This record gives sequence, structure tokens and C-alpha cells, in this order.
Amino acid sequence: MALTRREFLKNSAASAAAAAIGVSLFANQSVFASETVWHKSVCRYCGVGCGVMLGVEGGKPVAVKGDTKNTINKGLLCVKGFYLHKVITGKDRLLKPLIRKNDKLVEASWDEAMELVAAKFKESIEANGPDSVAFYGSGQAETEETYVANKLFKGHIGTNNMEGNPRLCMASAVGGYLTTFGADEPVGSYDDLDHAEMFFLIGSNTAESHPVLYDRLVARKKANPSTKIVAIDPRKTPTNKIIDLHLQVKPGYDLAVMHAIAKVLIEEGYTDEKFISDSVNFSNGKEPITYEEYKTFLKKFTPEYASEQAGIPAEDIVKAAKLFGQTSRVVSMWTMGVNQRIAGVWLNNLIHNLHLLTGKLGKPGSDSLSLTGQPNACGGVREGGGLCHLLPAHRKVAKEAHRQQIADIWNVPVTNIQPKPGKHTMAMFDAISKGEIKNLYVMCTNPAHSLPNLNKYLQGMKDCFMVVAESFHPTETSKIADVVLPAAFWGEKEGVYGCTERRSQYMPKALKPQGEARWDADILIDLAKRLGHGKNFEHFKSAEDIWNEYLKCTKGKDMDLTGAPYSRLKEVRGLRWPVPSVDHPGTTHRFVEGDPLFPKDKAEGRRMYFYGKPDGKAVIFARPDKGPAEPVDAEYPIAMMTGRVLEHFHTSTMTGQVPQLVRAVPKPYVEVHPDDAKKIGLTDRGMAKVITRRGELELMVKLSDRPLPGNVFLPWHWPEKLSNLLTNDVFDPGSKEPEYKVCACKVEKA
Ligand SMILES: Nc1nc2c(c(=O)[nH]1)N[C@H]1C(S)=C(S)[C@@H](COP(=O)(O)OP(=O)(O)OC[C@H]3O[C@@H](n4cnc5c(=O)[nH]c(N)nc54)[C@H](O)[C@@H]3O)O[C@H]1N2
Ligand SMILES: Nc1nc2c(c(=O)[nH]1)N[C@H]1C(S)=C(S)[C@@H](COP(=O)(O)OP(=O)(O)OC[C@H]3O[C@@H](n4cnc5c(=O)[nH]c(N)nc54)[C@H](O)[C@@H]3O)O[C@H]1N2
Ligand code: SF4
Ligand SMILES: [Mo]
Repeated sequence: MALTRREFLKNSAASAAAAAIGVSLFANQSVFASETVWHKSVCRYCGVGCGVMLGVEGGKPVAVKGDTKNTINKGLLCVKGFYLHKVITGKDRLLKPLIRKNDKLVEASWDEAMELVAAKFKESIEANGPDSVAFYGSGQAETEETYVANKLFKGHIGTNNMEGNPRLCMASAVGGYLTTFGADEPVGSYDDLDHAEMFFLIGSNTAESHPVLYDRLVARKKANPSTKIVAIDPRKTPTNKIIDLHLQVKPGYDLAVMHAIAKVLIEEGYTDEKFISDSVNFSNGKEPITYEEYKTFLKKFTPEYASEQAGIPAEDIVKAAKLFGQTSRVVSMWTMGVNQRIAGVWLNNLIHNLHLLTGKLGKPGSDSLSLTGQPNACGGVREGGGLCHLLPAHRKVAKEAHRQQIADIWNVPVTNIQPKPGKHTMAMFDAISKGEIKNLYVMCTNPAHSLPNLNKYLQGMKDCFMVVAESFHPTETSKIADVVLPAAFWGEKEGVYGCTERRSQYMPKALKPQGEARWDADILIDLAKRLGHGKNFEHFKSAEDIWNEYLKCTKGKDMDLTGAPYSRLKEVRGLRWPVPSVDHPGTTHRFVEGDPLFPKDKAEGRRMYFYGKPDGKAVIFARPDKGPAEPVDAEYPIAMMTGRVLEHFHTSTMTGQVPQLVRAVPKPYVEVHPDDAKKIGLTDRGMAKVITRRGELELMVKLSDRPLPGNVFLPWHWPEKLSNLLTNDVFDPGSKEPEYKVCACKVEKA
């Protein structure tokens, strides 16, 4: 036994080294002891949704390996997933409730902590009304957990002040899907990756942020060497290892490039005119326009104009456009370089435009595929309705019929659910700062680290009564909370995660929670009871009970999951909705034959029918080009970007528990181009001061040719140097998603 463990560790050290260069790995299955019990589950971290096997021995987590039967990752994992078992027993696990007494967090019993939470919530609701309290959740919470929070806050407390971190992440993608196709979430699925002949990556560091999908691109290229990959990103990233053409744009100036590509596609005759006339409308965002008017709008967007805007060669734009046009099967994928922008929704529209113009959509190997960041942003929050304007299963609070349907399932009068959307995330934290929201319940997210322009919001979070449900302590948020509730972690609770490709996957409870930690849903049910709403929560005796009630909400909706009860999910490697019955295999492509909702009668010979739109037609948008909210100027001459590294996840409360990951990238830094460093007098590993209009930070310099001269990049993972003291909290007016990706800074020698 001891020997096999040692062997296993040796094995993982080698694998970690491989992973550090951006390669995913197979766990060697032969080295595990025979008494290890393996539980089929889903990775805790990113939206790829890899299948994992959690190994348990004597009630303790001992290993994680890739699930070879899961078609998403076919047994591969990145280094984060590989070390996931170590997080469960990490040194900072919170084992007991904490409450603030004399300005110090001290241990308390569950009863004392929950009584305090309930009393404070009751007091505020009675004195100031339901909108004086709020819930802030997460795309990492299970669907069941978000469902219970939704039911409690929107249906029983009666406030729509319920948000989640997907607002900081996927809101612009949601806006793009809704406006273009009339329905949220991707048309195709990961299956398309195995058939594509070109990949178009926009603002996605796939190698570091979606490593196993990156691996699928590598595999595709190996199987079909003529496969081309084009990237639009202001930085060189490890993803560059496999790309054929890099459009290294100025941060925030890529909208014109997308229009220029569209213009070339039309001029060179690469459009699918039948598809356009069958399935596409045109709009300028305010009113319908004609195809001709759209072409007139594009006149300005010559490759030369876009080249001037974005600072890249016009020939490269033409090259990218021709590749897109000539290649029969194209998958576009994008992430935060697109979404976290003041023109995030528009840029999403412009990507969809290219697929609509060429008809490269809704068939194997072609898709306009937004990559999701978190493991359950799609499932719990977008589908589950965990934002201030939504109700479960793609419903809206503003629609009376939707409120009525959900009120019936929740067993409450429809008047309990307010028709007006609550406050979106940035407005919520603003209202907290102004004292308008007095009590906040935070679950599975760390806003005191992850919100932009933190100097503006931290004091409000300190001043309000803040309850934080957390698995680890201290975090930047738990540190300033009034009550911290120890939450059971991944592996210690059962539930469902829904990943990028509309796939819902089941996770078992394989372990007892550490210490006194409790399941988030159980804590919320406890709170519901203490607030006098027990009656409608008492029947939730298990995760399955909650899931079954949620399934009722999905019946007949575009995201029908009624064919995915636990009994089935436990057997299969997830199901892609719509899956309307237990004998339905799930859906790989929406809006086409094979999609159970495809209306053959209405479609009348059309290949695609976008049933979220009244006439079944998707929309090509003529959106103006728009640069960043804070362009560089004489005083702040450098563009500052923030983002991720492979080994860490977000605020590193989880990856920080794993020594191997900490050692790989131990401390915060700023990437500076050597030309800039020379001008400023900076040296590699020396210190620089990065200053924006909102704050300043001293950081170690990492000389790098990844950013271009005039740009710097800050990974934002570390609590000791909060990048978000510097970032801009201005947001896209459509999606309300903040522009984390670009602001102006100056850099000095520290
Ligand atoms: N290792 C790791 N993986 C993760 C996560 C993690 O924390 N760590 N988090 C998960 C989550 S929630 C998310 S949302 C995803 C994020 O996944 P990504 O979006 O891939 O990651 P980021 O590093 O935030 O940003 C991606 C790229 O956007 C580029 N960018 C910046 N400005 C612009 C611009 O103006 N235009 C364009 N075209 N690109 C720009 C940056 O140079 C960067 O390379 O990753 C998920 N996966
Ligand atoms: N500068 C900058 N800021 C950004 C971004 C950026 O690109 N740049 N990206 C934004 C994006 S895309 C995102 S998604 C957000 C993410 O921001 P956050 O959600 O704030 O980051 P996480 O570290 O994932 O926070 C999750 C928290 O939940 C805790 N936790 C883990 N498991 C459980 C559980 O089962 N129950 C409970 N109750 N708690 C648990 C973890 O310990 C952790 O503290 O950050 C945003 N902030
Ligand atoms: S790629 Fe994402 S889901 Fe897969 S193992 Fe890595 S972190 Fe987990
Ligand atoms: Mo995200």
C-alpha cells in the first residue's frame, strides 16, 4: 500500500511537469491500490466538464483520475483536476461556523449562527422590506443549491435581488445568444470539435483555461493535419503553440476586425445565400434592416480600416476571412477576451454573424460555441435562473405566465414573485455600499477578491450584515463577514453540474463532510425554516427531491430535462438537453432536424428554424464598433489586461491548497514587454508599480514577449496582490458584465 502511494506521487510529479507546458494527462490507472473505491463524478473547476473518478480509501479521498468512459475528456485531465482530491482535505478547510463578536470571528454552534442569520434577515425584511436583503451565488454551486436559493429568495422572501458570479463571466454570451438566436446556450456541442477543419479562437486562452478542449484541438490537428487554427488575442499565450495565424489586436479594438471579416466573406462570395434568405433577418439593433443596408453598413469596415483600429496587418484579416470562407467546417470559440468588455454582447453578435452569413452552423463540425468558464454557470445559473431577472428553466420574472408557472410549482401565490428584475451584480454591490441593501448572503463565491474596482465596494461589504457560506477560510470575503458557515465541498455532497455543451452530469456524495461542514442546500433549507417558510421546503429530504422538483420546471421548455432523472444520470456520462423523455438520447444540435423541438411543419424546407424567434429566423446585427471604456492616453499610456494561468483557479482558495500547484506559479506578477521594461527601467523579477485611476499595486515584473509593447497582463489569482484594486467596474449596458479585460494604467519602477 505505502509503496503504491509513493509510486503514485512520483507519477503525479512527472505528470505535473507535463501539465505545466499545457498538456493534459492520463492518470496511470495501474498504480492504485485494490481497496480504492472509485466514484464517477465531474471535475470541480472549469466549464469543460471533464468526467473524473474520485478514489476513496477508508473514507478518505486518495486520488482523482480521468473517466475514460466520459466522451468530453476520454480519461484526460489537466493538472488542476488531477490534484482535486487534495483540495478536499486542504489545510484551510473551515470546520465550524464562525460569528463576529467584538470585531473578531469566533467559533459558534450551528444553532447560534443560524439563529443570528435568521434574526438579522427577519429584522431587515420587517423593517425595510424584502429588497433590503440579497443573495449572491455562483456558477460553481450545484443546480440543486441554486434552485433552493431561488425558491427561498424570489418565491418566499419576495426579492429578486438574487445574482451570481456568472454575471461577471457569461452574461455577455447570454446576451449574444438571446439577441442573435432567440435562445440561450450553444447550438452545437463538443462533438463538432472532432469534425471541424478550422477553429477560430477569440479572446480565449484555451490551453490554460480549457486545457482538455485544447487537447481535443491538438488531437484534431493530429488526425487531420490540414486543420487550421486562427486566434484573435492581444497576447501570445500557450495556445499559440498550435495556431496558424495570430491576429494580435490592440486590447479592446477587435469589433472592426469581425466586421471586416464579414465584409470579405460577402465580397469574395463565401456566403450561403439560401441559408440567409431562409433563416436570417438583419437588424441595426434598433430596427430591422435589409441585407443591402447591412452591406452598406459594412462599407466602412475595410480590412485597412480594421487594421488601423486593431493595429494588425490588413492582409492577416483577409487571410483569416478567406480561411473562414474556404473551410467547409468551422468552429468559433471564445471566452472572457470577448465577454468582459463594454461591447461584450455586440462582439458576441459579430461572431455569430460570420456563422450565419456562411451557414456554418447546425451541422457537424460547425458551431458558434461560447466556452463557459465555471462548471455549472450554464446549469445552475443560466438554466436554473439564478440571476435577478430570471426564473428557473429560461423563464423571466417580468412575464406573468412565467411567474404563475413557477409560483404553482413553488406552492406560493403568484404575488410573492416580484415582476420587476432585482439588482444586477454591480448595482447590488453599489446598493450595498449605499446602505440600501443591508443583509447579504454569499454562497460559493469570493466577491471581495473577484469584483472589479474593489476600493469602491469593500467598505460596503464590511458595513452590511454579510453571511458567507464557504468551504475554506480565510478568504478575502470570509475575513470581513459577520457569519461564516462551513460548506461541504465537492465529493462531500451530491448534485448536478451542467457544462458548456448543455450537458448535465451527476456528482455523487463519496465522502462525509469535513468537520461540521454542511451541504449548502441544507443550510438554505434550514434558513427557510427559521424564516417561517418551512412548509414548502420540508419535502426536500435529498438532492434528488430538489432535482425532481426542478425537472418539473423544465418540462416542455427549450431546455427540457425531464428525461434526465438521477436514476439515469447515475448511469450515463451526462445528457445534453433537450432530453424530453427517459428514452431520448439527448440533443447534439439545436434548431435542426433531430432536435425534438424542431417544428417540421413551420420550417417548410428550411434547414434551421430558430424557434426562439417569432419567425424562426436568427439575426445578423450591424453593431457599431466600440473601443474600451478607458482608452490609453498620455497620463495612463499602457493597456492593462487581467486573466488566468493554468495552475490556479480564480481566487486560488482551492488551488492554493495544493502544494504542487502553488509551487508551479507561487506568486503574483505582471507581464511586461522587454521594450517597455527598458524604457521604464524595469528588470526581470524586479518590482514595478502598476497604477490606474482606481488604485495601485506593487508587483514582481516578469519580462515577457507575450504582451505587445504598450500592454501589460496581470493574472488575478492572488489575495496578497488584488488586481481588482486596479480594474474598471464600468459594464456592458446590455449584459451588465464589467470590463475586466481592458483599462488604462501607468507602470513605474517601484
Ligand atoms: N486555469 C484556469 N482555468 C479556468 C479558470 C481559472 O481561473 N484558471 N477559470 C474558468 C473561468 S470561470 C473562465 S470565465 C474561463 C476564462 O477563460 P479565458 O477567457 O480563456 O481566460 P482569461 O485569461 O481570463 O482571458 C483570455 C484571453 O483574453 C485575452 N484578451 C484580453 N483583452 C482582449 C481583447 O480586447 N480582445 C480579445 N480578443 N482578447 C482579449 C487575454 O489576452 C487572454 O489571453 O476560464 C475557466 N478556466
Ligand atoms: N481581474 C479579474 N477579475 C475577475 C475575472 C477576470 O478575468 N479578471 N474573471 C471574473 C470571472 S469570469 C469569474 S467566473 C469570477 C469568479 O470569482 P469567484 O467566484 O469570486 O472566485 P472563486 O475563487 O471561484 O470563488 C469560489 C469560492 O467558493 C468557495 N467554495 C468552493 N466550493 C464551495 C462549496 O461547495 N460551497 C461553498 N459555499 N463555497 C465553496 C471557494 O473556496 C471560493 O472561495 O471572477 C471574476 N473576476
Ligand atoms: S480542463 Fe477543466 S474540467 Fe477538465 S480537468 Fe481541467 S479544470 Fe477540470
Ligand atoms: Mo468565469
